[in-house]
Amino acid sequence: MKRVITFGTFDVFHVGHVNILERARNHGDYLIVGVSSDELNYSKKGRYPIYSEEDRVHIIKSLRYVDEVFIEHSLELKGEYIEQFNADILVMGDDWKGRFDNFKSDCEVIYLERTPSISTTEIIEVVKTSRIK
Ligand code: C2G
Repeated sequence: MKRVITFGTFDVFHVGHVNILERARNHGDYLIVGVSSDELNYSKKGRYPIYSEEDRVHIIKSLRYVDEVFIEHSLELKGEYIEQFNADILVMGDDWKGRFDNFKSDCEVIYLERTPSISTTEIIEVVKTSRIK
């Protein structure tokens, strides 16, 4: 039985998120997802996510491809999380390509292609600039 781990913010949940979680799950038998905390996002991006961490965790937990969810408090703890959750495979989107190669001695590291033409940032922009007629 192969345990897969992946990480993300999953703010304003969209089909690109579904696609990566579905494909991550298909690389093994059990999918563990680290959802980044509100504070981690603030420290990384200088703004809080639109959806709270409670809601983001709730959404991710409700998905049929996801078996277990936890809150990722720090980017520096990846190695600890991989060990703690006994992960055999780390899956990340290819926007992170090469960034986690140092974990190749602990587990298999796979980067999956992002779904083109959709992102949380883009959705926020479209909503901000759209006019209801
Ligand atoms: N993703 C994707 N296709 C998109 C958008 C996102 O495949 N069009 C993937 C990303 O590559 C990532 C996952 O969905 O693997 C979650 O994306 P984000 O919420 O943007 O996550 P991010 O803020 O990059 O994660 O430890 C990592 C951190 O938690 C940050």
